[in-house]
Amino acid sequence: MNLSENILTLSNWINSAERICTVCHTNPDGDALGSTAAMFFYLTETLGKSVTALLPDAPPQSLGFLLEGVNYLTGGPSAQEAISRCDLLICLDFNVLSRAESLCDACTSYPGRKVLIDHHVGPQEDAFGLCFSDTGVSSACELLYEILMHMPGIDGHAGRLPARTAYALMTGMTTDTNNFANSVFPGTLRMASALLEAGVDREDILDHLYRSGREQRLRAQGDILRDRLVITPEGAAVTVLTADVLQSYALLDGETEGFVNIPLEIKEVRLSIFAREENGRFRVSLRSKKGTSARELAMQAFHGGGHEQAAGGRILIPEDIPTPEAAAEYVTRAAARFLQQNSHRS
Ligand SMILES: [Mn+2]
Repeated sequence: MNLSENILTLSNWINSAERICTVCHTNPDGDALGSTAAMFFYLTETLGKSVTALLPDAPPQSLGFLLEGVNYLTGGPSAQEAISRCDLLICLDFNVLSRAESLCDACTSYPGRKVLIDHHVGPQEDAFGLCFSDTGVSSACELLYEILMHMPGIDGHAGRLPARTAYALMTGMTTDTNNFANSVFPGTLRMASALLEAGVDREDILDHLYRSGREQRLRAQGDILRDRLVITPEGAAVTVLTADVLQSYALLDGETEGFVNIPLEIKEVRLSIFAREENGRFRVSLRSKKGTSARELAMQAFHGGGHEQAAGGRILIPEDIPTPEAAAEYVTRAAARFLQQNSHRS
């Protein structure tokens, strides 16, 4: 199946659907929420559809601006019920249904039409009736932009996208590229250019994303870099925060977002790992420079996956480590071993 055939099918499915639900991944980031909002406003404003956006869990407060005006539900029985009552389910920014965590079972057992729009490696193709999957784009927002440009009512004119769709697409692409620092493709810049031309207020997006932090967040970042960052001789930068250490910095949900990128500023660092204890386990973020695969280590040591240079996973207690205090050593050892093997290979 080629792209235009797929788009025609999607368009037909949307046309014949009364109630549409979208679902994104757990711990939603800017791309998950951006693609959610962009799809919501296209379906409701351009096509007049009835849409419920579903989030497996609560969005970070810092990204709440993306959901203004979106009819959404967060996890729980009402979201599961919305899935069972809808006649089209559109999954955004994740490759396997398990990434919908609290909504995974409802999505899996949903018997109706399921669509995937995603940019991660290894999509669970057999779970979807229609699969848009492209790893050669910056973000789900970029892929969604490509799709929407071919959809009825838009027909190749970015200026015909609802203003809030254009804004949300630009926002999701901006967060997934870390403001044009990684995963930038020629198409990414073409999209950015078209959206700017269409009137998207990028200054406003940057204000929301990068200039709205609390003083406490910046000071905590400094303290964490000074007190908690460990650099191994192999070139791994490791930051592990147990729940009580995390609490001592008085950070809010989502405020450690982006911390994992900072150690890559150091020349010798090839890999940065940031792990924080949350709900009885550790959430792990990994970033690497070209030539080192964050994704491979995420799969090997952290039950995770993702992109080559940006991946995620978790550390389970007691399956992986007996107590939270053992996490730092576990991560450091896994990273050191991984980098040693890698350098032997090359
Ligand atoms: Mn994404």
